[in-house]
Amino acid sequence: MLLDQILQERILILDGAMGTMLQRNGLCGNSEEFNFSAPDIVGSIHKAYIDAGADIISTNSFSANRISQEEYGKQDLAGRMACEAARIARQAADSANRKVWVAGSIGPTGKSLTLAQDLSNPIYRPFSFDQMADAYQEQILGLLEGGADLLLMETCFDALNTKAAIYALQRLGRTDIPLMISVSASDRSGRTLTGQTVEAFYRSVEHSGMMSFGLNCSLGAEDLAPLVEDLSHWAECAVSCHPNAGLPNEMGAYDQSPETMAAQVACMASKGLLNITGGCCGTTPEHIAAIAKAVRGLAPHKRVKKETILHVSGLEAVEVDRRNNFTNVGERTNVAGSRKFARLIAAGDYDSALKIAADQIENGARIIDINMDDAMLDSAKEMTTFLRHISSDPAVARAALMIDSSHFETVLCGLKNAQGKCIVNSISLKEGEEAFLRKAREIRALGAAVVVMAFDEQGQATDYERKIEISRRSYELLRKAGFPSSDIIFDVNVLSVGTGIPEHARYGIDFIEAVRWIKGNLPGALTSGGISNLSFAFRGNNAVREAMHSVFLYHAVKAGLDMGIVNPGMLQIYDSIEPQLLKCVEDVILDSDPKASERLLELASTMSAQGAAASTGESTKARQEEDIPAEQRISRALVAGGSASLEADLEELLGSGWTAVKLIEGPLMDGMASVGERFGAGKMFLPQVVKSAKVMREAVAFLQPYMEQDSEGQGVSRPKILMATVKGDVHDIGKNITGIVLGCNGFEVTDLGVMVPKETILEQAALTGADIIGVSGLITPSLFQMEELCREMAARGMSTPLLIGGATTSALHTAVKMAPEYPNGVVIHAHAAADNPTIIRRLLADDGEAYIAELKAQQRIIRDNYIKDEAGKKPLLTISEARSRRHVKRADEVAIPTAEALKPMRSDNHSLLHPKGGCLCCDLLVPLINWHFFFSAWGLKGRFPELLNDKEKGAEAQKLYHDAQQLLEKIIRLRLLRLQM
Ligand code: THG
Repeated sequence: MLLDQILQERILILDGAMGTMLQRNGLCGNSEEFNFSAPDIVGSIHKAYIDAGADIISTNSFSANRISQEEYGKQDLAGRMACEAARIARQAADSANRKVWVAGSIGPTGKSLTLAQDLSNPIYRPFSFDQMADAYQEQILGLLEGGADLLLMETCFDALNTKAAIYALQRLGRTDIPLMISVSASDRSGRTLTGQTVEAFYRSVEHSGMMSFGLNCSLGAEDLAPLVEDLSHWAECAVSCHPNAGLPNEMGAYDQSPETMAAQVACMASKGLLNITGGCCGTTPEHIAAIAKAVRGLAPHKRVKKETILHVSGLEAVEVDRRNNFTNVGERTNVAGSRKFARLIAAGDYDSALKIAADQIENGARIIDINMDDAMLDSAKEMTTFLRHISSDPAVARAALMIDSSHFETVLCGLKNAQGKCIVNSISLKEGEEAFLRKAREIRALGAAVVVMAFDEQGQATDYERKIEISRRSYELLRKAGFPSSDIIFDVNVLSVGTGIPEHARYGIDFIEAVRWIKGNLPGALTSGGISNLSFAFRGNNAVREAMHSVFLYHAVKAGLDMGIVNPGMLQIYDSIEPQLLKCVEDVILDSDPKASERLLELASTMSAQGAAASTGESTKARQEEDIPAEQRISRALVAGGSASLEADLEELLGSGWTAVKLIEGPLMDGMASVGERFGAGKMFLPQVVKSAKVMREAVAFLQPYMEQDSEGQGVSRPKILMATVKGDVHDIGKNITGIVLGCNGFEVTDLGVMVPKETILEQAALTGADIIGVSGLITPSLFQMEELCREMAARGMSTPLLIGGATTSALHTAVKMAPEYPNGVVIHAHAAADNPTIIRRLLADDGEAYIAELKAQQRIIRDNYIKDEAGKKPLLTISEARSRRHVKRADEVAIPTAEALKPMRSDNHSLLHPKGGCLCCDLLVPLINWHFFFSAWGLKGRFPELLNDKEKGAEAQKLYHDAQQLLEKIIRLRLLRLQM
């Protein structure tokens, strides 16, 4: 309460990095273990942050959960680590002379519930939602026991993980604890690692009732600012931002100064964007002090007024608002509603099943209804499986999901496998109030909205009176249980009309009128319906069915229908329906003529059974595609994440003289390269890259038999790649993606996992006969591990190419610190997962040596430039200061030889020094001088060869070079003269 009030009065200061400070104190490794072994240091860091002005300090418990600690074998200590962390922070906060809050820091764990680690097994997850919730529960209990005032779920990269943490908190009944949620946007596209936009993520976790929402890590304040500005417009809670100290430099260190960072944060604050700010990676008490000073007195962000609009999400946020007109929910991903979909699921053909979902979205569905209820299927298992497939298909994962099942267990499986905010379809009063409320609470704890069907203990409501009565009762019960009105969607049963049975005549109009009543009497609630039910009597006659759906929707939407389950590809435009048919259909739906059903039946029998489904749009597109050459179609398929004609295109090219290998090296690699490029530029995001990799895998699999033919039946052996995350580092998401990409490109990948010591890597490399070794790491100490690995490889006399990847690695660090340690091999930095196949293929090609030479030359230039830059950075002394530091000869030092003593030094017939004191031999000496040494010492080396070859700057460089030489010559002459004196 107090906190909430203060947040409206001033900007609260959160502390800075714990890890950076532990390292400063010489503590590296499993940070949370220091709660046991070095509690005083942890406490002193808290104190330093309090002294710097922090109002909220965060506990040293980011990874104090069973899942992260398993990597260190300390999983059984996780709960105690969390408790100790909170206890230490509590003590520090309590000894402050002002109010300081303790925020229990909860990291995302190193594992993702959403992303598949292995695309050949896309449904495998190392941990289930429930296991993750249990791990979080243990951490939360520890933090609360140790005395945390609030909880800070930070660096969130996967909303499903965060939902598990929220679920754990809600299960404990501790919704009274203020919660801060802070997201880490993984790249310039402003999306999470799992592909969600920041708003989509917000919608996924909104049900937590968080005190604040914001961003941390991944970027510096300057780059986070536009994202914070965006969210400050719609987030209906306090806004937080605790950035890194800038972007890591190429050596993996954060070097933004406290002043620079504070100025950038103050810039955000002065725009009224912030309620809470502090620091993340690389920040220190100096940064926090500077930030506290810079934002002092600036007005906090004014909270956005709450709106009662239904927001759901997939990878993107979907607003179900009448201002956006009617919202289509795709009906075809339903085993009971589509024979084709049912057949595909039964056959396990998930790619084609996903295609059905993607088509629904392409045709305008922003939500898709997923139903796996079939007597022959294990619906809970199928729901889990299909949703996990959706996670790796961005074309489908974009949309929000409606989890449709009459088995509540299946509904839960759906909610525990979707990162977006879902809608549950459905619950009702069929089994009484208790069951109804129990399910509603569980749904709420999992963060979904809910469809409530007009059923009660007596059965289905078919007439207007019962429809509104059951809706009213359901609404009141849900509101009393704390369910937000905008998360309640009433479905008052669309039933079939035109059946010829008189009791069915009012089904259409009663639905429409009940919708009107709900919109007028149950504030905030939404309405929906299964539109295709309406026309079951006209099965087989799609033209009539489509007309009926369009007319029904036209009237229902006017009455206030917000959304409907439809086949979006099968809706006609109301105005374009043939007038006679329109009149007939309208009479049936509005029950305006008792003879209407009969007339419609008659009319239907005269009409073609063929539906008027507009498929023309698709065929034009297909025709356009045919106009470009097959090579380009193949490259495009990789970027687009698929193409119907991929195999045909490959076949076409194979028939026109291309070999399988040429196809891979040409069009396919071109496609992958442009995927990598787009990813780097923030134009594509992760799930799309993964999907491209999948297409690559299909193409390579298709080409495999041809490759074997190419090499005349000898069977091409696949290049072997050995991968590992280095010792001390548990991060493997990026590496897993690289593994997927490589696997899809036809390489044989062995992944040793995380925290792998260099000895193990090299033993396994020998054992598997690896052609390439790839190592990855995310944290700065991993860079040192990689350097060690280079030394070890050199010591073992190896020459296997070594690939380097991971967030802190860089081309610069690789060239400067690693390559020189491994002179007989080559060390290559791969910028993104998608770069690896290209690099490896070039390394292993026939002219691989030339490529290596080229890489080494590039690295030499990078090194030289680096030396130059470093030299440029060193502040130079003033001339008088430099002179004052001149070496003063002590009495016991060897005397500088006099000219007389040097006399015997002769070279042929030239006297080195003129007996009378002049310099005779400079002309002789100067050409013998190795100038590069001097240029290097002056930081000029490396730039010259490059410049001398430059057409434009060449002449200028020549002149510079000449001037520098003259200068040197003068200095040498002076030196020689001094020598004589
Ligand atoms: N309310 C809510 N949920 C629902 C319904 C509802 N879920 C299921 C259903 N009703 C809505 N979905 C469909 C899906 C398909 C069809 C009708 C409703 C349909 N299918 C074709 C048929 O049966 O003729 C199948 C054609 C094919 O096999 O291709 O009409 O009311 N909350």
